[in-house]
Amino acid sequence: MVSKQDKAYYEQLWADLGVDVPLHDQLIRGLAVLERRLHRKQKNRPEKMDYFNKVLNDLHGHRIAEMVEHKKQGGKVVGSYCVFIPEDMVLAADGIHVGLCAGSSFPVQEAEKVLPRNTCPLIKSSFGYKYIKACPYTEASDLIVGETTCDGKTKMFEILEDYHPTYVIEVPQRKNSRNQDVFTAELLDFKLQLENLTGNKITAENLKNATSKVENKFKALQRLFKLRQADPAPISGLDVLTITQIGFQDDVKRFTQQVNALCDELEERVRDGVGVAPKGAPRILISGSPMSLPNWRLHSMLEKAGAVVVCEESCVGTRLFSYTSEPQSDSLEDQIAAIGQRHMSINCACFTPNQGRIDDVLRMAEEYQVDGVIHYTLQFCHTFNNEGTKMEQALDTAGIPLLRVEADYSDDDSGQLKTRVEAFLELLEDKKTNVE
Ligand code: BJ8
Repeated sequence: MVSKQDKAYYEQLWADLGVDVPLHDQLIRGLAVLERRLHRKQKNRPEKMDYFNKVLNDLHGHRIAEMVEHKKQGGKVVGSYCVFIPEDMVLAADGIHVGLCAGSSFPVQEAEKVLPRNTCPLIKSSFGYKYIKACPYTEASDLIVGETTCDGKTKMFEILEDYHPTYVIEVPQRKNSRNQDVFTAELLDFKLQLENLTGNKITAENLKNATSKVENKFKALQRLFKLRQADPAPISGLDVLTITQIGFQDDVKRFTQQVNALCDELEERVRDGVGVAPKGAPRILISGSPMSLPNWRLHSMLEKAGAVVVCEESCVGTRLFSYTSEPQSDSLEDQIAAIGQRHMSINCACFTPNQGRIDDVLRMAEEYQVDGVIHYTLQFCHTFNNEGTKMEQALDTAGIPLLRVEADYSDDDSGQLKTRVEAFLELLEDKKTNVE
């Protein structure tokens, strides 16, 4: 709970950034209700979740104050919506990188005054937050960096440029050496852009330090996910979503320390056989479009129904942290090329062909001992939706049950979704009973 004094201080900060404070107040009240609904009823949560709960409760407070202080000292804030934007390059230029809000239905209706209604909700939400000036992170960003991953986003960024300083990085759509070079060239341009924005040079040394910080964060998240492979699972999927979400906004070093402290506790839990659901509870892997705060209802439904989500093959999951860069030399160009390679390894549905993502899901289904996979697509996300067909074939061949879900950010279809989720869990139980 934020004190009255802090609230007044934060309101002034938000107003100074240009945030519509009364509108933002409505948003924050909605998020607080959601936080209570999602987390308070969870049982047997790890104690080290305390830090992440506090940050979630104060999501637009303390961290925004840190950003404002950084800006007062002449520093810059760079916002983005995609894991293709290298956080380490921003840090190397002494900037703060922040993953911007894009998961709420709150600004969608307003966004539809400008964007076509038949657009993915993530795109409408991203744009909508800027349009209604309700997100302090967006308003704190000196530059928003977009990417050409899907058509909807690409065209939205052209419109966003009219509202906010925006820079777009081209992401090629085939994984080959020619496109690898194209992406590296894009990152070299991005380096210049960052140097112009911040007035700071990106050198081999400061980039190396920044990469090591960011990749330590990735390694902490890899450690966290590996611990979820245990049965019983030591942490809920909802808590892991909270953690990954905070990782897009929090200070890199502090976040990494907190994730590692949590992992120490989870290691003890695994050793002692302590879980958030009983051993043998249905284990689910969710694969597909990202699930940004507060779009977490699928996890909530599954875990309320007695299942446990043990892995997200998603950009709020494994796609975020699975790759690290290994530059062969200390030259700046080689380091940037290695960062390019790290990002071109991500198996996003924007690539064609994208067999790597299907292979990832098959491998993870085994590693995380999953009983079933949910293929999750945001409405009008054609890349992931189309890829669902090949995923379905591959999982069918491997004998892994799959449920395909397509949803937007509204709660209108929650009843129907809950029925489908429960039927899927029953099917998994029946399958287990028949095998036993
Ligand atoms: S690396 S998944 S964060 S692009 S859901 S806007 S694809 S229509 S979010 Fe993504 Fe980067 Fe890929 Fe990850 Fe378009 Fe689909 Fe919407 Fe999407």
